[in-house]
Parts: sequence; structure tokens; C-alpha cells
Amino acid sequence: MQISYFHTSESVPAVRGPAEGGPDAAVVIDVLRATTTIAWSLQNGAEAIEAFADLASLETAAAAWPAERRLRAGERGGQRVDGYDLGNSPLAVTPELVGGKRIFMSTTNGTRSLAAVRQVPLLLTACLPNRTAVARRLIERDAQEVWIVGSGWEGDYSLEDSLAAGAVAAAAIESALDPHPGISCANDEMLAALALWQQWSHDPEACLRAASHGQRLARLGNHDADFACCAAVDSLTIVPIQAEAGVLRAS
Ligand code: 3SL
Repeated sequence: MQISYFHTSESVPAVRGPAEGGPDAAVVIDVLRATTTIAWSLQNGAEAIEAFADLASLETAAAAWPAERRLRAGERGGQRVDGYDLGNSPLAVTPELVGGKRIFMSTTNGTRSLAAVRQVPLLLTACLPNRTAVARRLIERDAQEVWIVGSGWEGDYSLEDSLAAGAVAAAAIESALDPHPGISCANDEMLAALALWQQWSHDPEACLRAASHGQRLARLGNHDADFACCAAVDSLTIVPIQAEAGVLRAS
């Protein structure tokens, strides 16, 4: 397995099919907070997450879904979009609220990264809570060419997504059984992310709080519970997987 890491949706190359040398698997990461919220929504019984890069397409798709079985989750600039049912906190997606519902979701950066790799045959989302479960799934599915895609912030690098990319790759290396699938880092970004994980794995929450987006969230109000939830390494075994274009289900 060869793993490459791309910091943002903007840095992802044009996707080609596996037969043309493109990836057979992609893993999208937005630690703060979209992919953590996606994992917790599915853990708590949401029927699916349907992700949109923009609010207009979200509105159209949500309007076509039965009102009693839908929730609209919208975040811009770290805050809930006015009039939406949910923002982007993993603490808000309780079983009582999301059970059986489809969540129509758009966030500033995370859902754009999902859109960038939606043609890849196996598309998963990862966060620190499910990083080992995702790594094991890649091994079980015998993924050969894996792209990990961070979300960053409006086109710029983010520390916390790179930390989690390193955490997923480290878990893949640790989980690889005999015969060893030969996991290797395919670009410098992946090697740097692994080094970042080695630096902060003893205290990932400190890394999230030090990151520029962590500081942005802290300026918006008390996000202590969000930080703790997003930093809880290996607290979930659920693996969100794209079941149809733009639709993520639990697996
Ligand atoms: O950028 C995103 O997609 C969001 O996850 C940002 S926030 O954590 O909800 O502010």
C-alpha cells in the first residue's frame, strides 16, 4: 500500500481511475470538526450523511427529502448557518436528534474535500476517534494506492488534519499483519504528517488547541467539549463509507 497525503482539496490532483494509475482508495479528514461530526452522527444512528460543497445544492436536495426524516447541518466560519438544524459540533448529534435521519451537510472546508475525491472507488472519512478502524479497513480491502486528503482552512494547510493523516498512516503500519502489505509513504507530505504524529501523539488535544483553527474556535466561545471529543484517539470503531455519490453510511 502506498499512501500519499494532500493538505487540502485544492492540492488534490485530477482523479484518474485505478487502471490509469489513480487511487483505489481515498480518506478525507477534517478533524475540527466535519469528519468527527460525521463519525459521531453515524455512530448515533443517523441514516446517512449527504455532503455538499455549497448551500444551494444542499437546499435543493434536502427539500426533496421527507421533512420528518431530514436535518440540515450547515457551518460557515466555525458557526451554524442561520436557520439550520445543526452546526458542526460532534456533541450536538445526539441519538435522540439524529436517529433514523438523513443529515444534509455543508461545511467550510470538509465537504469540499469530500467532493474533490468522490469518484475514487473506496471513499472513507477519518478523524482521530476512528483512525485505527479506518486504517484496518484499508488493509482489509487491500487498498494499493491511497490518497489521504485534509481539509485545511480556505486553501491553507492545517496542523490538525496533518496530525490525523499521520495517525491513520501510523495505525496502518502498526496494524499490518504478516504477510506485510508493504505500507509506504508516497510523498513528502505523508512523511511530514507521520513525523507530526510522532511529535504530538502523547497529547493530541494540545495540538488541536495550538492549531490556528483550534484558536479560531476558541475565540468563538467555549469549545472544550469539542476539543476533547475530536482528540479522543481510537474511541470509535465506525467507518463512514461513501455508499453512493456524496452519501456516507456507517460500516
Ligand atoms: O472547515 C470545516 O469544514 C469545518 O469543519 C470547520 S468547523 O470546525 O466547523 O469550524
